[in-house]
Amino acid sequence: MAIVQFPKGFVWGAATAAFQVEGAYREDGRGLSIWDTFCRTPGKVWEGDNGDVACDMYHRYKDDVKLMKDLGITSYRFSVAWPRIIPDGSGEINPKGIEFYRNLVDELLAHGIEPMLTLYHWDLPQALQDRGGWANRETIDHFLKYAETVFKALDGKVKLWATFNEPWCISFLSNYIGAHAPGLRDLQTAIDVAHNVLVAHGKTVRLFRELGIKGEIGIAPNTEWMEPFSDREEDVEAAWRRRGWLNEWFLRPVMTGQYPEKLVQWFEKLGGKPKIEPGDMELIGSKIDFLGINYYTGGIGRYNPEEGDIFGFQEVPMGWEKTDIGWNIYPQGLYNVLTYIKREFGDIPIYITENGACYNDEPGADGRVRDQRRIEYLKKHVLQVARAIESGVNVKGYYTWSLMDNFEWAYGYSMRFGILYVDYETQQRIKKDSFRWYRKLARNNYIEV
Ligand code: GBH
Repeated sequence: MAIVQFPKGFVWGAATAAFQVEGAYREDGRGLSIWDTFCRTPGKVWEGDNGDVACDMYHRYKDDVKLMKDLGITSYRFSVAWPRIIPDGSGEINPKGIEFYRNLVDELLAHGIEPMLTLYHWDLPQALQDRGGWANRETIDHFLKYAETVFKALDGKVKLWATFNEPWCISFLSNYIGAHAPGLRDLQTAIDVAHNVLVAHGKTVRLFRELGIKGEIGIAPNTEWMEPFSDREEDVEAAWRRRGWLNEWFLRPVMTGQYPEKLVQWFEKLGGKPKIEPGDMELIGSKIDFLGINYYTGGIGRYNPEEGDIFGFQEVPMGWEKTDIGWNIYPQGLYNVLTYIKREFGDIPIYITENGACYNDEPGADGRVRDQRRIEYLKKHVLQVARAIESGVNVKGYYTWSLMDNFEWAYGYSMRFGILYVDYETQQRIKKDSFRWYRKLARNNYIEV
């Protein structure tokens, strides 16, 4: 048996996002978001599931904060629903929406839990999508007004701010692959969305500084780690492009103010090109205080121009274990992502803003949820974080995804990521075995392996 210790003050947290847990979709003046629409579009979401009720956290947040306290986490990552704050995206501010998040934040602080607030976790007001959504540059200004409203409402209470969750999903997954709202399939649209989201990020960081908001601001991109099948140049390049698409297209401009040149050229061959206006790249590269890293999976692949993706990359099934959602389990990929960030971009403080696993274990006859596989997944990934720290990567904290089972986007309620089990009939929360395991980790700040 060995003990792997984490640094003093390391943050152990858990994460959720507004649309996935809140419900109360028409209450207190909330406007509709692109996800409300998407859920009602036949064939888009598993069994037509929607976020109308979700985990009903809008009404149950006080009990849920008690569960967080019991879990022993020192920070909770959540997102604010733009359609609660400005229901049509650009018009009147809704005081009831602000009140909800004030109450939530006060409740967290009263229990000694530091909030980490994400401004945008995918629930764009539908009224803005009707005018082109993120592909329309005007959305940037509307976002800034929304951000300013939230900054001012919670300044001094919230110390950790993230602008965007997973810009790759907002752009490519939603507008090129079409699997997420608004469900479009156009490369140029996706590149425009990516660019406008990045500009909005940069402008929000500037605004944060100008307003003198207390605390730290960053962004939470999703990362994956792709390895080449062989050392052959073409495999190495294909894996780099695929990884570059997921990671570097966002990380490099945010960290250095430049798009990765190799990918710009590749996109041009495919007929896509970012529409960069003067000053954009400087804005995008505005200095941030921390990077949030979401990591779940990765893989191995090779160059195959016929059957590969738009980058000529084709994944090779390596027979690795997968979680119940079908994603490879690749813990060392997290170490690779973290050390790559340090190598390429230097010593920025990092929070793992999401890491977790989908396992659909149900309660046994005794009511207990034995999710040993989730414990193994978490343990393996947390160990890779420890390795990265010992290698000099400045990781400040780790938030597991998710505090509770919730609306898993296109998979609806069919996929469970929580360390709390949610019974969607009764809204009862049941502590899974992983909840108890995570509590011990948060309390000890070390792991026994
Ligand atoms: C996050 O996205 C989201 O931030 C969160 O809201 C969500 O609930 C959570 O993760 C769980 O999904 O099909 O093998 O090629 C995760 C981003 C992008 C990670 C797609 C996995 C596909 C893997 N995901 N990626 S694979």
